[in-house]
Amino acid sequence: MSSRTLLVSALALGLAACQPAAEAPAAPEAPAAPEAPAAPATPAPPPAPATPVADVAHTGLMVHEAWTRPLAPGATVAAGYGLLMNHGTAPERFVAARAEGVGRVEIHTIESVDGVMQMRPLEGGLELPVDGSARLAPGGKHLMFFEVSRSWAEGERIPVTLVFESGAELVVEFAVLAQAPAGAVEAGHGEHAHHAH
Ligand SMILES: [Cu+2]
Repeated sequence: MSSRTLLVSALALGLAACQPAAEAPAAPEAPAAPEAPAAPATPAPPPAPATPVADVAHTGLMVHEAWTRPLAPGATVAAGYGLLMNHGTAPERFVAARAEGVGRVEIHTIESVDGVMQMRPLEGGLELPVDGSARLAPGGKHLMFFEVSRSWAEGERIPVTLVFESGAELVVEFAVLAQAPAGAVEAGHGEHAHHAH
């Protein structure tokens, strides 16, 4: 197992407390559909709320508020965050990702080892039960972009292809933001830390 462990103090920096989500309306590729307040008995088109959302209609997989940070000149490693949701009818598992201009993308988890917070690749990917969600957030599970070929600037949107266990793929635009979007902080550190496989 080639699980490198890396210090994560910079990524685990605390961020502002949760606030009501408010995000710039910019979801060019999401099909517009009225938001459904409750799950109806029959499959419905995926809702398209005001926040940027990537989704696949036939799988019900969605990612809200995908974001990453600007890269300093010369930096080649970045983290990615967002809220993954499964509105489909079958359990899913987020297992891999790729992006143009990025050498590799890993799904990381953070654990305390001998009192030191370390991050390492998440074995088996990220579970998404039916009607469930999983948050990638500072201080918690996150995407890790390695060998990024250029500096991402604030305001850019970086397309990332998320790959799921079923074979479904979802292209998500990660907004490059200097500050975390409101509400994009891990709710309760360590809440999902223990994942037995
Ligand atoms: Cu990491």
